[in-house]
Amino acid sequence: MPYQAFDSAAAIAFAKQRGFLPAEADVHCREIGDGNLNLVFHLSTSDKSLIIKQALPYARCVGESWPLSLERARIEAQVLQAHGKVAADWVVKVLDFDLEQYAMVEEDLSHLQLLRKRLINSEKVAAMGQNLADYLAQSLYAYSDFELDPKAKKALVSQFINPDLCLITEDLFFTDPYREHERNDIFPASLATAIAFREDDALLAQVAELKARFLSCPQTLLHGDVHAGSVFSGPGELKVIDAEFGFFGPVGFDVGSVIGNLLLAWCRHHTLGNSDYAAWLESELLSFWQRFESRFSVLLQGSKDVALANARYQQRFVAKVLDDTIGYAGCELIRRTLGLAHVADLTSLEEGPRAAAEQKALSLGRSLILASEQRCDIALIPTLLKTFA
Ligand code: SR1
Ligand code: MG
Repeated sequence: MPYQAFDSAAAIAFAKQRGFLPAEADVHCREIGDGNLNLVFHLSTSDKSLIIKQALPYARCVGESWPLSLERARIEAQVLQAHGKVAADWVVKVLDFDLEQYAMVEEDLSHLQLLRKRLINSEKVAAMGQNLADYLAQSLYAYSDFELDPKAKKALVSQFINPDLCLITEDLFFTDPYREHERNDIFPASLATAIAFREDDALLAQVAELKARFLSCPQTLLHGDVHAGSVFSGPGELKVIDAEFGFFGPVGFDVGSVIGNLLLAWCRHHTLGNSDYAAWLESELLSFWQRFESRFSVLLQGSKDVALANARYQQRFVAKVLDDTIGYAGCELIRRTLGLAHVADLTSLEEGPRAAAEQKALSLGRSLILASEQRCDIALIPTLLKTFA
């Protein structure tokens, strides 16, 4: 059957036809998609529930004037499957994928909550930093040149060429926030800083460096969008979803996205005077990086590539991952404040606190991006956070 955007009845028919639900089952179905791009259906019967996610041929948050290739649904399913193979504990299970309808069947995670919601609610999510670090260390190592057969790596790079969604990131992270553009959504109190950024040559030069690495550094298979709305968590569980932005890019992009999102939450809570929670976020952020660095470094020691097994080279590689991480975290802070896609950590604040929290995000973002030109130390982050005391 040719592609057709589902309504609830079509989603139920799809689940039955693919054998996930008996033909006679009484199914309750709700469209629950609250992201920027896709349709997401929650289906349940008296004894079973599942998720169907279908790509639309355009960006849902903008409409048909922003066409997008349906291919992203294949990429998403295959990135989740690839990461699931090597980091199963932390990745949503893909149960099925249909190339005609660009629809994927996933396990239902509605017993968990979106991490962003929990961070906004000041919940101290147990082992958050450790789980995210383990997920990224295992999946990002497994698809790197250290581990993969050279020919298999090139085949995978080509399988995960993702032009439409990479272009979104290229524009929304690295270009739009630093120019006047109709896609930007700038809170009035942040406009003066936005205008100043457009003339800030040192900042623009380093953003260009980071964009160039994003464009041409196929180190590993990235998730591509590990923000706090792509992570579900609950007691003893953390699961990553939404990998449609996946492609082969620099390790530090995913690691930096996590740090950028923890810092966005920090800007919220610090502004609200929730100092205990802000301190918890800072310590999770540090333990996230430390755990990632140590796990990833241990994995590198098992390099299958003899030349890349050199210990001194590996130390340099990890140091460069941190430089990139710091820079991409800075880009995430700025693009979530000035660009198209905002985060509730900031937008749900009242006008005054929002202005103050956005100023922190912008200032922190700029400092991190500028710092990433030189060799970085993770201690830079606590040092910068202290300047807001
Ligand atoms: C048009 S898509 C906007 C943003 O939503 C996604 O989750 C990505 O973060 C993207 O940049
Ligand atoms: Mg998403």
